[in-house]
Formats: sequence, structure tokens, C-alpha cells
Amino acid sequence: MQVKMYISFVVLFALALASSSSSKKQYRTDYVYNSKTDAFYKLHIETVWNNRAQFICQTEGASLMIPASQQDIMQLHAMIKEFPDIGDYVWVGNDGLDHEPAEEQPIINLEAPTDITLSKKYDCEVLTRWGDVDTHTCYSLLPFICKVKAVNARYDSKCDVYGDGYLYYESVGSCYKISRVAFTWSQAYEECRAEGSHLIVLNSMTEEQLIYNILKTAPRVTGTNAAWFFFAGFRAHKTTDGTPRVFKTIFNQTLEEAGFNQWSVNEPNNAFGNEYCGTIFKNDGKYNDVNCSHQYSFICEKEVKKVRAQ
Ligand SMILES: *[C@@H]1O[C@H](CO)[C@@H](O)[C@H](O)[C@H]1NC(C)=O
Ligand SMILES: *[C@@H]1O[C@H](CO)[C@@H](O)[C@H](O)[C@H]1NC(C)=O
Ligand SMILES: [Ca+2]
Ligand SMILES: [Ca+2]
Repeated sequence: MQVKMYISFVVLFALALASSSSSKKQYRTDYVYNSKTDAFYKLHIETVWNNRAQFICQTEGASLMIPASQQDIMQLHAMIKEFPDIGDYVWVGNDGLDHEPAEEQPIINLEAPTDITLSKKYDCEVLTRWGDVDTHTCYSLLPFICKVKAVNARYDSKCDVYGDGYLYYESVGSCYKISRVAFTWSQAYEECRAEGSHLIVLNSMTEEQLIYNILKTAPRVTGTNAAWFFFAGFRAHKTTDGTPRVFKTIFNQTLEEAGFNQWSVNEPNNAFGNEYCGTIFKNDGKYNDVNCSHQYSFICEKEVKKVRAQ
């Protein structure tokens, strides 16, 4: 009796191990895996123009999902069910077939390019809540769904992150990636985390000098409030009782504890009383406080090996 129980435990345990190691594929934490299509998906509920949706999917190592199979459509259906308030249309990739225009008049973004003839064309594709593929004006603001096949879902084993663009620097023992998009501080924080890294924290003068050099050649991203600031992993909380702000890293250290605490000239200045998030200033590699809801490029970091403090 006892032996039998023991054996069934061993079998169960072995089964559990087997299923967790073989069938569970992994990608960014914000993507879900579908074993039927052997692909990963993410429904973005923020609303953007069609070309922005394509770009965001690309930066995540994916592309706008082309509804290639019934499984793809069921995947979106399962995801959109959880969001009754995001409307009935979701951007998808162009499947190359002809479709009817969506019936409902879309909300046109007033900031769309003044060349309005563009926005009158119904030549971008949407998937409806009901599983139909329709066409829609490309300058509507809609949610979107990204997809990447498991074979194309990139894992960078050197840096232990999901995604492209990380570079390893031996002098510091970390990998870094400068974003190709401008995000708010919170979005930037989530983006690094989804890839398995974190917003950069400077821990030494060596690291500061390295980043200063890397930033010299950083490409300009669109939509940034200022091309010379890059979000970093520290911020302060608003104080209501007049006590000074205390900047802490995302690891709950003061900047002194983290190992680098130099600010740019005349910073932190808390301009307009609204600057609670940290950036690195390209011109000197030092810190500046900015508005958390402004959008800037940002730097993700992943430590590869521990280096002893010099
Ligand atoms: C952060 O550090 C402070 C002071 O060292 C401590 O009081 C606080 O509990 C910490 N917070 C978290 C979330 O660990
Ligand atoms: C700065 O941040 C606040 C709240 O975080 C926001 O309401 C405001 O619009 C932002 N912009 C400026 C220019 O202050
Ligand atoms: Ca660091
Ligand atoms: Ca400032």
C-alpha cells in the first residue's frame, strides 16, 4: 500500500517536471502562449494609430497579428472578453484579402496629419469582437494585438532577457538596451520588466562613464519630450508635509546606497513642482528629475555577473 502510494507520487512528480520543462514556452512576461498555434500574443489596450501599433509590436520582437487561422481569432476573442470597455475593433496585420469597411464611424484623432485624404481611406484591417475582419481608417485610435511565433521569439542567453538590442559591457558586467520608443516612466519601468531586465540604476562612476559614452551615439526616438533625457530606475514620492523629496531606486536604495548620486548642474530642481522621476542627462551622464508623465527614451539594464565594488 505504502509502496504503491510512493510510486504514484514519483510518477506524478515526474509528470509535473516533464510538463513544466517541455510544454511551457516562455517569452516576455506580458505575452501569453498558445500551444495550438505555438505562438505568443499580447493585446494592447492602449489606443494608437495603425502605424504606431505596427511599430510597438516590432519593438516587442513581434508583429501585428495577421488573423491567419481560426485559432488566432479565438485567441483574440479570449483576450478581448476581459475588456468590455475598449470598443469593438482591434488593429490586426494586413492579410492581403479584400474586406468590407467597418460599419460604425470611427473616432478620428484630431491630431491626425492635415493631409486628411489619407485618413479617409479604409485600408487598414481590424478584427471585430465578433471575429470578422473589416477595414478601418488607418488614423483611428484603436487597441491592437501583437503576435510572435515561438520559433521567432528571441531569447538572448548572454544577457538572459527576452528581446533584441541588448549589448553586454564587460567593464561593468551588465547588458544595456536603449529604447527605440518614448514612454512615460511607468511604461518604461514595465517595458524593461517584461523583457526580464530593469530600468537602469547607476552603481559606480565606471558605469556612469560607460553610459555617458553610449548615450553620445544614441539615436533620436520619435515622440520624446526631450531627446537628451533618458528615464532611469529611480524616483521620489510627493511629500505633502513640506519635507524634502527622497529619491530611491527601484530596489529601494537611496542614490548614495546605490553607488552614484551626482546630479546635473542646478538639478534636482523639481520644475513646476512636478518632477518626481529620474533621468540621465546625455550631455554629462548625470541625473535630472523630470515629470513622470512626460515621455522619454529609456535604458534597460540586466546584470550578467556580480562585480565587486572597487
Ligand atoms: C524601503 O526602505 C525603507 C528604509 O530603508 C524601509 O523603511 C521600507 O520598508 C522599504 N520599503 C520596501 C518596500 O521594502
Ligand atoms: C506633469 O505632471 C502632472 C502630474 O504628474 C501632469 O498633470 C502635468 O500635465 C504634467 N505636465 C506638466 C507640463 O507639468
Ligand atoms: Ca547598474
Ligand atoms: Ca529637473
